[in-house]
Amino acid sequence: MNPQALQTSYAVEAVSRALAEWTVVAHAEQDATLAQRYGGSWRRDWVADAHARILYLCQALAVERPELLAHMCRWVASARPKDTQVLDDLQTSLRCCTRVVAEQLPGQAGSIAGTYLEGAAESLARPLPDPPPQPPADAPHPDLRLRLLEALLSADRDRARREVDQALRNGLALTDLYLHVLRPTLFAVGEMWHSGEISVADEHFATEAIRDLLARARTRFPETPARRTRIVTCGVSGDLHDVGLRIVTDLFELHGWPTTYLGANLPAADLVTCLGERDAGLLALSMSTCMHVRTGGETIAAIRAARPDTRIIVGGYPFQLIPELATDLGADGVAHCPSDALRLAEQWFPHA
Ligand code: B12
Repeated sequence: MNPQALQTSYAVEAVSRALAEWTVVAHAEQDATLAQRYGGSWRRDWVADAHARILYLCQALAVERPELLAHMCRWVASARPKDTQVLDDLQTSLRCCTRVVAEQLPGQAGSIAGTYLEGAAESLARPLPDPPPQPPADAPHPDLRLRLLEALLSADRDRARREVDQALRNGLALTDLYLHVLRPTLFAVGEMWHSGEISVADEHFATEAIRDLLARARTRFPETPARRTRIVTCGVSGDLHDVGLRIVTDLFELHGWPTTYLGANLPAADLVTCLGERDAGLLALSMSTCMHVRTGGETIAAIRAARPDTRIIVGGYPFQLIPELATDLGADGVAHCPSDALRLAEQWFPHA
């Protein structure tokens, strides 16, 4: 990452709360109906949302990718695709923020931030694309996915277990279970949460139940790793998502790689120490949201400085949006699914 861009990112973040407050003041001055349309907590809600957008802006500035901010705004709008008023309000808020940034942050930081904000506001004027179908229409095991989703939405963990156990007894391969059943099911849960069809509690239940299913599947793995190169896997500091990473780790383990799974939210300094202690040849580093790309880049820089020979592969949601981010952050490679990650590792360590 470019040091100048990082500096701009931190400069904006340092005043992000104040910028959010001023943005809402400017917005309310421009549109007197805001308070009345959004109810009693309108001010608090709008400040929180404006603040979240400014924090995304800081991530976009750090990696010099304005499209990260535009994506976040389009994603917010996509939760209520038919509500043009929400879209208009979001656009107005972004434009008020552009003005506030120009007034409060003179110099280069303000002018770059303003360009990113204006770009995001403009992107909302274009038609919002439909998200790609997940899983693709021809993905295998649709019936099992449906029954599993039904069990999870009914908060029936035992039924979910029975469905998966039965499928494995009937010959379902573990790789298929991971990639074609568990992952898309959790993805579907995520989409339902985003569109407001289910609650956060429903999503938490489904996530925990799937972690449980992963733990059960692991008991079927062969015991002795066949390879020597150790792979350490973890999520960057601040990122709380661990299911995708767990799946990546398990598939490496299933294919004979010795793994050290460190879970989510690992500080860079501890990661560097662990890579040395475990003499890891490969690091699989996960970033599940766009809020964690700056930390991801800083983590990679710390590893490069201490252990230049460790190969680094990254994955997670931001790279599905912008695959080139992996190179921007200094990684050796990126994979969107664990099978691609395995292929890359086998290329890098053919005799390991
Ligand atoms: C479960 C979940 C949570 C749980 C996580 C629990 C847990 N223990 O993991 C909780 C509730 C904590 C959570 C919190 C948040 N979440 Co969340 N979450 C999800 C959800 C629904 C599922 C993620 C998941 O496990 N998917 C299943 C796994 C198997 O898929 P995956 O993560 O994509 O991983 C696969 C690949 O990406 C790849 N991969 C992943 N990592 C790696 C690493 C390497 C090295 C490689 C090679 C490959 C690889 O392989 C995996 C297996 O195929 C997604 C929605 C979605 N559509 O995925 C949102 C999602 C990731 N969350 C999102 C958001 C916004 C948040 C919050 C900010 C919400 C909030 N307002 O608080 C917080 C952030 C918290 C934090 N500090 O991290 C957004 C991110 C959007 C963005 N623009 O960045 C998503 C995409 C939802 C959405 N549609 O908007 N979340």
